[in-house]
Amino acid sequence: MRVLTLSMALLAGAVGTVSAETWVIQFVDVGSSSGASTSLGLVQGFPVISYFGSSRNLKYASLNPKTRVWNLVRVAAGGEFTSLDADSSGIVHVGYLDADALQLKYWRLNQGQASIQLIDSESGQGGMGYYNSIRLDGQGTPHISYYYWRAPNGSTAADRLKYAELTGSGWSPVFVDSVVGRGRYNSLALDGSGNPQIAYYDAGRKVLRLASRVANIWTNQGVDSVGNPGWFNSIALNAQGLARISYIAATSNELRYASFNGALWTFEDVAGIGSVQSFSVTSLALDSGGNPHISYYDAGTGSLMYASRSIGGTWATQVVDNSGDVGGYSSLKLDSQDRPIISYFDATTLALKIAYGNYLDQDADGIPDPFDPCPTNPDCNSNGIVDGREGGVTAGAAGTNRLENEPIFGCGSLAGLYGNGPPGGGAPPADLLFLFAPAFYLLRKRLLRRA
Ligand SMILES: [Ca+2]
Ligand SMILES: [Ca+2]
Repeated sequence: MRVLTLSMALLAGAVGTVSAETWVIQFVDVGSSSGASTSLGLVQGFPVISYFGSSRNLKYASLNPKTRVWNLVRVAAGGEFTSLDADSSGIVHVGYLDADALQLKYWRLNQGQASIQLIDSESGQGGMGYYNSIRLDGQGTPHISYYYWRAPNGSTAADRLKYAELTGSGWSPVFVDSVVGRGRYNSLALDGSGNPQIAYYDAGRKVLRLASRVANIWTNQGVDSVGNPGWFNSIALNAQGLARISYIAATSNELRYASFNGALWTFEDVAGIGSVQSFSVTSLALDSGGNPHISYYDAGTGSLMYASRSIGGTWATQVVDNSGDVGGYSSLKLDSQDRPIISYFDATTLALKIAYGNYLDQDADGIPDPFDPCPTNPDCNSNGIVDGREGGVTAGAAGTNRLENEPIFGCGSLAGLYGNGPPGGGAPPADLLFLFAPAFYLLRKRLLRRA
C-alpha cells in the first residue's frame, strides 16, 4: 500500500521546531577546476572531503586540526566518482571509479599512511560505472555498493548492481541483483549488525528498489514506481534499521523522501528541483532524533538547498548558497551537535566549497570560529582577499603523503573521447555523457568561456 503525503515546502522557521540555519560558507579548493563529485566525512569533528578534480583525478581535502588550514592532495589519476566514510579511530576510507581503467578502487588513509587497492575490474572493454557508496561497519570494515556498467565486449546492456566488502586483505565482489538495467544510482547503509541495505535505480522499469542482505541472502523489493523515481538516491537507516531514502522523481522533477516502517512505505514530495542535471545528487542524514535532513540541488535557481523535517512531520526548505550556479554533487553530514555541514561543487567558479550550518563566524570571513586560525580578523594574511575565499593549500612536505605526482592536466584527457577536437555535431552518446558527465561539463564550461 502506498501512502503519499504532499507537503508544502514552508519557509524555514515558519512552523514547528525546525529553525532557520545560519550558514558559513568557505571555499576549499579554488584550483584545477575542482569540486565535482564530492563526498564529505568528519574526523574528530574536522571535515574531510574526497572529490573529483579536473581533468580526472581523485583529490582529497582535509582540514588540519592543528593549523586549521585545508590541505589538498591529488591522490590518483583516473579518479572520478568518489564516496568517503571515516571511522571512529580517524581512518579515512574512499571508494572511487578509476574512469581511465573503469575499475573500482579503494583508497585508505591512516595517520598519513595511504594505500590503494583494486576492488573490482572487468576484462576487455568491460568495467564499472559511475555511482558507488562506501560505508563502514562497527568494526571499521568497509563495504561498498557500485555499478557494473560495461561487459567485456563493450556492451552496456549487461549493467547491474554490485556490492563488495573487505574480508581479510581482499575484496569479495558479488552481483546483488541479477536483473540487468539496475544499479546506476546506488547508495549503501549498514544496520547495527553490519547488514547492508542498498537503494538503487531500476532503469528498465523506472523503479526505486531496495536490496538487503540478511544471513548471507540478498533479497530486493520495489519501493516506488511513481514519476520515474530513484535517481541520485541517498539511504540512511534509523535506530531500528529501517530504511529512509531521499531521491529524485525525474518525471515531476521532485525531491522525494521514502520511509519504511517494516511493512509499509510512506512517501513525501519535499520540493521541486527545477530539472534533473547530471550532478543533481541528493544527500540524506538522520539526526540524533531520527529526523531527516537532505541537501540537494535546485536547477531552477542554480542553488544549494537544504531540507529538514521536524518531529511534527513538516518539511522546511532553505537556500544555503545561491551565488552563481552552485550545489551540485552535494554531500551532507551532521556533526556531534546535529549541525549540518555540506560539501558541494560551485559550477560558476569551478571550486569545491563547504557550508557549515549554525556555526559562529565572528569575523564573517566564511570560516567558522572553531576552524578559523584567526577568528577575529577576516584577512589575517593581509593580502586583500577574505580568508574564507582563498581555498586550501596543496599539501607538500607538511601535509598528507602524496601517492602520485602527476601534473594537473596530465592524465585522463578528453581527447580519447572526442579525438583531438572538442565534441561537435551533436551530443555524445548518452552513456558517455553519463559516465563522463563532470569531465564533459567542465569541458563545455571552458568552451563556452572561450566563445
Ligand atoms: Ca571566521
Ligand atoms: Ca586573506
